[in-house]
Amino acid sequence: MYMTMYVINGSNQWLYSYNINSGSFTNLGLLPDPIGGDMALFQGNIYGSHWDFVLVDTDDPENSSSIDLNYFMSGITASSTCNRLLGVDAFTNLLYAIDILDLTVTPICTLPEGMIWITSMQEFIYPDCTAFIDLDCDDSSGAVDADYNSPAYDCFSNGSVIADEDIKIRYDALISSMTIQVAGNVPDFPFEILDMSGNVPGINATGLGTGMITLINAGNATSTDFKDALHLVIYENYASPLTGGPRTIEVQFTTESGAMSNVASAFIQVNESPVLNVDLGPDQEA
Ligand SMILES: [Ca+2]
Ligand SMILES: [Ca+2]
Repeated sequence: MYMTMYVINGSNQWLYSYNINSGSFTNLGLLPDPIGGDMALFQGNIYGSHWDFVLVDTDDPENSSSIDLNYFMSGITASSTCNRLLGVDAFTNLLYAIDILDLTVTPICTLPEGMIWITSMQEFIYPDCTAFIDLDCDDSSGAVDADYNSPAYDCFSNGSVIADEDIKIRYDALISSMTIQVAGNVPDFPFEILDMSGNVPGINATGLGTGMITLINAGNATSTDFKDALHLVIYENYASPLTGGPRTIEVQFTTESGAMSNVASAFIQVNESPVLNVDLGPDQEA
């Protein structure tokens, strides 16, 4: 058996390799931040935790990247979700999701008192990193899979949103761009348009007021930023009268690795005339 282990000594900051055959240690170098919490394998890399979160470069420890978490993660392990580790904060007993691309830490649940370390067989499994978007994760709108049933549109509408609160995005790398377009049957062209009710820092939007908006990553916008931007996109129709019938809005994104996501669709029912409940008052007897 030949095996090399990586070991961190009591100072928490010197990385060694240990050859189990010869019993010899080799000092590989100093890490940029201490690892006094835990180490975990994830997506073929070694991660370490402390107050900071370290992606360990075993070839050049000083070159390891370090992220300030502001939590003391006493234990970390892999999850089945791409780019997402799990961490336990010994001081709060909370289990967290640590998104290593978005650099966000999200509480999941409270663990019983005194749970400090954590591991799972998931550390040996590469998670599914296929680019994917679902406009309504729990299908609460009634649309299945990646799609969403938008609120119906009529002449009194201020625009129909094209995604539910619970957008789900899976990505192998940062999102570089996202397109949202009115697809298929567009009987009121060019009066059927997409617009945004605000903007998100770090994301440039082109095509506002047309049938296709492109959201472009202007820097280090995260998937959370893209979700925020998608929540601001609305469908509007300025035709008079409106042509009733179903409409489809398609959403797709590309990541910095060149991967393209699935196409998710928002379905909007356009109503020619608004559905009115008119109260004409009680019947009058002549
Ligand atoms: Ca869904
Ligand atoms: Ca939902």
